[in-house]
Amino acid sequence: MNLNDCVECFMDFYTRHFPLMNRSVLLVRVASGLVATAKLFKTALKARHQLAFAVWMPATIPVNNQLPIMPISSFPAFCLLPSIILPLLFMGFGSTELVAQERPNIVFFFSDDLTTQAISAYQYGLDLPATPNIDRLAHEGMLFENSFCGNSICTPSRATVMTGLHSHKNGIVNLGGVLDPERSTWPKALRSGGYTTAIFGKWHMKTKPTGFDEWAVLSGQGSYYNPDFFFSNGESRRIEGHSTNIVTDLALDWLDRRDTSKPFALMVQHKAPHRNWKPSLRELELYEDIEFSEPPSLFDEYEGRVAAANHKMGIDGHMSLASDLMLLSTQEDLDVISRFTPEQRKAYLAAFEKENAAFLANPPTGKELVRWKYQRYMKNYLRCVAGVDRNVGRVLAELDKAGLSENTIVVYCADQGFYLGEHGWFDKRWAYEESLKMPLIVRWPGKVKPDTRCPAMVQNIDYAPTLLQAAGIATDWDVHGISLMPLLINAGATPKGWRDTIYYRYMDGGHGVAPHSAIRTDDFKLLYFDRPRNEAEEKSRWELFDLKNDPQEMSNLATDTAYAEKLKSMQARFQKTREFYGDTDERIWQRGVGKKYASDKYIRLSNQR
Ligand SMILES: [Ca+2]
Repeated sequence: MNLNDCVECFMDFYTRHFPLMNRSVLLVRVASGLVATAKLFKTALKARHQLAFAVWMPATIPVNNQLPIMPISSFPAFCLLPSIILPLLFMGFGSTELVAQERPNIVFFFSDDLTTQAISAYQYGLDLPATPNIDRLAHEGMLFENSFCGNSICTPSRATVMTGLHSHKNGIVNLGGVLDPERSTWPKALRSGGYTTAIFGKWHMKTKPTGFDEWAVLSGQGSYYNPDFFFSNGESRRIEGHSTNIVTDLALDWLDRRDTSKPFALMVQHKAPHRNWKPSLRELELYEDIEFSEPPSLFDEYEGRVAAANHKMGIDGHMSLASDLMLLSTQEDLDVISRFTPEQRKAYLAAFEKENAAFLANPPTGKELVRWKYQRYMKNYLRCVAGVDRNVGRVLAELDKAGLSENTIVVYCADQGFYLGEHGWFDKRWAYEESLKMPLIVRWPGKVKPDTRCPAMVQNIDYAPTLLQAAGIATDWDVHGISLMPLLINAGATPKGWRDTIYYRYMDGGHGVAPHSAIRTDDFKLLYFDRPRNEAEEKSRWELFDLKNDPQEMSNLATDTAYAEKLKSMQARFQKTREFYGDTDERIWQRGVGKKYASDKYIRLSNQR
């Protein structure tokens, strides 16, 4: 055995006994052990302290102060025994406190429908307000420019994030899906591996969260104001205030009284900025005098995109003046804020009073009405975003104050993207860029180079294996995702052989969005409409977009003869990708297919869900 073999042997020893310690720390430990060994030899030689030698090399050490001459690479392995023993002594063998210190904590921010266009660090060049706290994470960490979901809707995306599996393998294919409490998830694996875990906020998967030491979640969508929370100790109660602030309060309270003998994973999951957009009183009057610029496709006529034309998610035709936009003019309209306290009602009525009066005195029509709705929508959506950003800042400040920032991975993400007027829409669901993209920012001091932007294509199937690898815990179930660790630790450089295609499938059908599947490469995107709803959709089942030359996806090239070869190759790739992920059983995608669980496994009784 030569020196290299010895080092590898020791590394193996440490890896087996300290699986949660990273390799660079191990190397430092082994190196310090080797140095200590050399020093001991030197001391022993000087003092003619042969007893020390006798322990290690009784048959070979002469008494004339001369070590036998042999190349260091041929040292017998046992010569280096102290490099095992000494570091262990220095480390305090088996000390859970030290192990906890070595393993990173995880804070996982998850917002609902908070799209990349609304985060200033994404630099889309839109004239939208800054998000300084989310941007801080990007400046101190890595921003993923090409991060995508696999099914652009709340519940399925959440199930994928938890399990590392696309919808057809994780049991949640549509909005009504229920998470199997027995299913393997990354928080559950962390908890089994010695982490203390907690989740606060929007959960949205019906069954009680499992794999957490503590949780307090909203039922279903939950309410923006004075929300009802359901707690892991069986209690449920209404908490006065705005959900974004309350979720943060609950998370910070837990952080303060957590079991500090263990590393922690804390999920902070906001309801905001989900529809119907109701900002907190703190942000209610932001942007009053700002007129946001309109996206070029606000009045899209969907030429060449037959299914898109049949949507029911338009700012024009499907956005409610009262419940979505706070144009509260009748007693019935006021029901929108019936849950509010008198103080909250007063603030809301005052905030919109002047603009509402002007609207009612001279109601706009046609395109002017769309423009008015767009401005009101953007203001309320972005006010909700500002509340999320402010609360991200509260948590980051607390991590700083508690000295936890250095050893905590902070992940900021949301369940999918959202339309801010592009194609005339709000909502999500489509495989077009705005809703296919998911924000993803990771800060990990000492591992992730600050202010880096990663161009590699990543997906929400990747989160589970990434976070578990970061914690040094094996992913002991089959996942579709791959760990993002190579990207994180190499400043976002894309390793050779990284995925060149992502897979997407949406079959919920809500908001008039036709069920469809898609693949996306760096340059092109192909959509396939699985269940056409009329003859026109039947004749236009494929859509092909050139993402470099048509980033807004306005020109469907599937019928363009110049792209016939490209269409063919993308269709072949689509089939291959579908098979690669094992999405071959159509019965899984039928509505209503799903296991039922015992009633005590659900957050609420069936008649309240
Ligand atoms: Ca969502």
